[in-house]
Parts: sequence; structure tokens; C-alpha cells
Amino acid sequence: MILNDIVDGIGRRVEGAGQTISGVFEPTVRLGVTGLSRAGKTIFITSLVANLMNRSRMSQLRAASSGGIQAAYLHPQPDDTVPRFDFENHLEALTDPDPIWPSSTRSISQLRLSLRVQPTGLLGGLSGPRTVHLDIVDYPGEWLLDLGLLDKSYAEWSRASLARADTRTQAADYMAALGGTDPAAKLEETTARTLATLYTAYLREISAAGLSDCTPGRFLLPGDLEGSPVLTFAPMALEDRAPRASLYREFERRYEAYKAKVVKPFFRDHFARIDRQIVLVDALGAIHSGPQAVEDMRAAMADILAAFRPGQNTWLGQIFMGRRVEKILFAATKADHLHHAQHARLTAIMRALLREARDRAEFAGAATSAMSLASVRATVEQSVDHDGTALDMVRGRLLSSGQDAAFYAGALPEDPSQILGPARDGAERWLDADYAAMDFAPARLSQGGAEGLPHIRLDRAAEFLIGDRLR
Ligand SMILES: Nc1nc2c(ncn2[C@@H]2O[C@H](COP(=O)(O)OP(=O)(O)OP(=O)(O)O)[C@@H](O)[C@H]2O)c(=O)[nH]1
Ligand SMILES: [Mg+2]
Repeated sequence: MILNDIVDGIGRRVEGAGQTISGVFEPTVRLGVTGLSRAGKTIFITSLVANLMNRSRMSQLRAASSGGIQAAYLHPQPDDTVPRFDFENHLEALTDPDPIWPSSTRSISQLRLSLRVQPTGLLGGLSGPRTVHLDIVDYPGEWLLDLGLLDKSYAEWSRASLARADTRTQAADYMAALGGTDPAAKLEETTARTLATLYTAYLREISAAGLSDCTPGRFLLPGDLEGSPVLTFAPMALEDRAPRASLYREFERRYEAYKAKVVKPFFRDHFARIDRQIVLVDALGAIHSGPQAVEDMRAAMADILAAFRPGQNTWLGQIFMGRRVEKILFAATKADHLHHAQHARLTAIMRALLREARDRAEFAGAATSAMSLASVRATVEQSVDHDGTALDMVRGRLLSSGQDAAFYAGALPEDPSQILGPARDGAERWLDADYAAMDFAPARLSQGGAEGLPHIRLDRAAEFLIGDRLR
């Protein structure tokens, strides 16, 4: 392991040097898009790139409104071995006469957008235009959860996972199978496979129920690792030391192999060199799923963000090698489900939801901000008279029926603790409030989206994240 870490370090140092040399001429901004499954990463990337190419809706991005950005075009990406982000197809899905959302991401991809920028400001006129590359990676949200495993041993992970599984009906089959298995017995591959299959089925069920804690993430989206030993293990408890060649020992070994061979390379290659980061949170979705989903999301985000802690002995901290993410934006997504009168409340809830995570992560040195946004706006606002009071609603095309409908998501509380309190106390449902979520289809765009994709605050997000690099 030590050797492995050293080799990792050398690789990165050489790579880092190359970056600086080419970086003098063509600066690169690596934007990290962090978010659990369904948080809105793919839509955010698609809309950001589309709106940087067609900047008519980007007035709050100063380099766009001032005319500083002269051109934006897609460029071959830097990593030859990573598939390209399917920007064109995703955009086509959103701008079709019958628009649909692009499907959930099943593996990693990358995109480079190059911007030709004429520096403005006092000395701007003295230099000619320069090119800034924006590199973005998309990946399935499930994989992100694995970041929380890096600092956990097999015993620690097993203990935490089993404690949660114990309270959930979806885990009944796995817990029953585990009860009938002796972890100290000699490894039988069929037993290993049965346990892994049942554990995966449990992860699938809790993921469908809106819970976030679904590790190991690749069990849900294995890709070409399907059936391999690194994905054939599950959590187990054992009081005494496990004998050699036992099921427990082998599971422990496979868990470590999973971390070293699957999790680490992914984060080393795609997270270590991030300059700017956006953390996307579907807080509304979690609130709709109920207090347990909120608490579960809070815990999962705390685990993930803790891994970004600089200066500590965390593996990711080491591969950053003293580099800091310079700016981090925490964004509540899908804000178009709410009338803008409630956006400040949504932002406050998201901030509170991530507070502990942010404190623990000590993003010292990084500029942080929080906002509510919609990468692709699917609704318009509407006030409806309801027994003499005006209800602020949103109107859109329902995903289920295609019908146009006005929708009221419920009033979010001004005080975020009214959400976080019951969530932390393990409440089964919200007591005095009813939060509804509605799935809207993307809006039909006039002229096939020639005016760019509609959004809410995407331009502000872009200004915060990369605005300074485009001046
Ligand atoms: N109304 C609205 N819905 C959105 C928006 N962004 C995302 N969604 C919805 O959220 C779903 C998930 O968004 P994605 O961008 O695919 O989420 P993701 O983070 O890439 O998810 P994975 O690929 O599963 O990790 C979409 O299919 C939409 O239904 C938005 O700005 N407005
Ligand atoms: Mg995606």
C-alpha cells in the first residue's frame, strides 16, 4: 500500500509539472461536479455548456454580458481513455419538439469546452484574446458515495452498514441469510455470491426509496466489473479474529481491493486536480421523500465532504498535495419546482443540511457560496387564488401525462430546523406539513431552443465558479 501511494504521488507530480508548463499558454479550469444520484449533475453540465456556447441567457456572467467571451467551442478532451460526454445527444433530448430528460448516467465521461476570451479591464486591451479550457467530468452519483469508504476499514464499514440494515425491512432477506452464515467458516464462493447478490438487491431497494446510503456504489452500477471478486462481498460482523481463508477474511480482502483498485483510481484521476467545485443537492427531492431521506442525505453528504478535508491524513487530502479547491458552490437544484418567493428558504435548508459537513470539511481557504438554481427551467410561475389568498405556484408539463398543470409544493419553513430536527430525531413523516413533489417534463422551447436553454441562476453560478478566470 505504501509503495502504491508513492507511485501515485510520483505520477501526479510529473503530471502536475506538465500541467503548469502548458497552463502558462492555455489555462485550464477543472470544474468538479459533485452530487448524489439524481442530484442533477448531467443536466447541469449540459445546460452550463449549452448556455456558455449560446450566451443570450447569461447576463449575470460578466464575461458574457461584456462581450469578453468571443467564442466557445467543444475541443477534444485531454484524457484519451475516458469516453466523451454525450453533450449533443443530451442537448437534443432537451430541445426536441417533445423534450425529455437525458437518462441516468451509467459510467464516466468527460468534456472540454474552450472559450476564446478577450481580457477586459485596465490592461485588457494590451493583450490579444486567449483561450481558457473548461474541463468537466460526469459520472454516476452512486460512485461518489464510495469516497466515504476510503477512511473506513472493513470492520468499521460493516458495523455501520449492518446497524442501518438492521432497522430496515428492505434488508430482511440479507440479514436472514447473514444469520445463517458463519463468517469464520471457510470461504465458499457460492455463499459469497449469494450474500453479495442479496446485499445488492437491498441497496437497489433503498436507493429506489430515495435513501442515499448505498455503498459500495459500484454494486448498483458495476459496468464491466460485474461478477468480479471486487464486487463480490458484503458486510459481516465478527467478534473474534477471523481465521485464514475464512469468508470474513476474504470479504475483508475484497473490500480493500475494491477501495484500492476501483475507488482510488477514480478519485485520483478525476477529483485530485479540481480547481472549482459545485456540490449539487436535491434537497427538495429528499424533503418530499420524508425525514429519513433528509437525514440519510445529510449523513451521506457529511461523509463525502469529509473526504475533501485538506491537511488531514485522508487519502484524498494527500493526493491534493497541498492544493486547495479555490471555490466551492453549494447549490440546491430543481428550484423551478418552487415559486421564487421560496428560494431563499430552500437555500437556507440546503445550507443547514450541509452545515456539519462543511464545518468538518474545513474548506479553509476556499471561497464558498450557496444558492438555489434550476439548470433547466421546466416551469413558469403562477399565482392562484385559493379561498381568498393568493397561492404562489408553478406551472409545467407533467412528466407522467404530458398535461399542463399548476402545482404547489407546500410552504417550506423559514427555520430550517423544522426540517432538520424531525429528520435527526428519526421521525417517520413530517407532522404539520405536507410536501409534494411533481415531476415535470422539460418545457417545450420556442424555435427549438435557439435562445438558449432557460434556467434559474445558472449564470450567477457560472460567475461565481469561473467568472474570474474569464476576465
Ligand atoms: N425541473 C427540473 N428538473 C431537473 C433539473 N435538473 C434535474 N432535474 C430532474 O432530475 C433528474 C436527474 O437529473 P440528472 O442531471 O440526470 O441527475 P444526475 O445527478 O446526473 O444523476 P445520476 O446520473 O443518476 O448520478 C432529471 O431527469 C430531471 O427529472 C432542473 O433544473 N429542473
Ligand atoms: Mg447523470
